Amino acid sequence: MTNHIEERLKRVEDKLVETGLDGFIVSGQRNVYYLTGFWGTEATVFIGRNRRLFLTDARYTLIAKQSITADFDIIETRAALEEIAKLLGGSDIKTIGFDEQVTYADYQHLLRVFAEYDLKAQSLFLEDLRMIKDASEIAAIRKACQISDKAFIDVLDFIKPGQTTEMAVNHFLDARMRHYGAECASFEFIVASGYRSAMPHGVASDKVIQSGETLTLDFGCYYDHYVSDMTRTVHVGHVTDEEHRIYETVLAANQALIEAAKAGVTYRQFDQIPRQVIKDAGFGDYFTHGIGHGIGLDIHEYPYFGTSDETIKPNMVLTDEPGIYIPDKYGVRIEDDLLITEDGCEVLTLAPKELIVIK
Ligand SMILES: [Mn+2]
Repeated sequence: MTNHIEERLKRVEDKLVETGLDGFIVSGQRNVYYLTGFWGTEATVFIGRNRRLFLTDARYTLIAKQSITADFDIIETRAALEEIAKLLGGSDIKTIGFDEQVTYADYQHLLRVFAEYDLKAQSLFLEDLRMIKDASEIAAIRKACQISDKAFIDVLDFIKPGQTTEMAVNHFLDARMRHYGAECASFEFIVASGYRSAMPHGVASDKVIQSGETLTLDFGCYYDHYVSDMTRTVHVGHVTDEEHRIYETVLAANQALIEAAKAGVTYRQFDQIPRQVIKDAGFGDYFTHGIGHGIGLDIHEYPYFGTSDETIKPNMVLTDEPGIYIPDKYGVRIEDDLLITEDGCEVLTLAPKELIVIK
């Protein structure tokens, strides 16, 4: 972990030089964790070309001292920005970057405290680095995916048509993943049965799962602060011919992307390749969302896909989640997490994808 953090800090310091900044103020719990190993809700970090400051209040000082192994000055304060400005006073640090996503109130605060400095808003300064995962990040995501895989196998026996509610399935998945070592759920699960499965983001309700329905489960967990994000759609009781055809189409789209995904594929192609499979089968109008997103410390992080000619890179971890949603009837989505390599990809979510019918 220490070496990984030192490498990340080195990349930030290189980026400071590239962008003409003398330093950068890090905001956001996950960005702070990424660069320090400290996990807590109150922390401000300043990375200068040869100055690293970590500021937190008394509740977190001990945790900071235990968890931060890279070379940082750890400072206890309840006025972090004022303290940074004071510590940098008289140094040759003049141009300071900050994340353009900060709130308006935080921006006003920065302007007040750093009135004597040249403040420069930065877009995706750390998010760009976070897109490429290192070995410790990949290990955590891999484990989170394995935990989700096991919970999926277990939930198949838990669901009793005509008795089990979506909410009970939600709670079961959550408890099962914790049982296998997860820290917690990585987002509010989607457990959508029957007509509700036509809603791509139908979170669990009190509805009882009935025979004859499809059931979409989109869930995941945190392991060592990194997420998994997986979707499987199962059928309950029996399957109609149309449901079968739609399932096989979504699976073919998911599989087409697994076969095509590798370093060098453009964001446009990444979205287009599976989408074309669904269009060719005549369901193009029913695939209404993007193909996927990056995962890591956040459940949704860069990159996102669409019309860009940027290319995917080795060690990105991306979701592959085509779906078909027939309004008021049902929907099917299948989602895997893919680790991109030079010449292909590794599927990290290995739960079965053949058509499953729960009796
Ligand atoms: Mn997803």
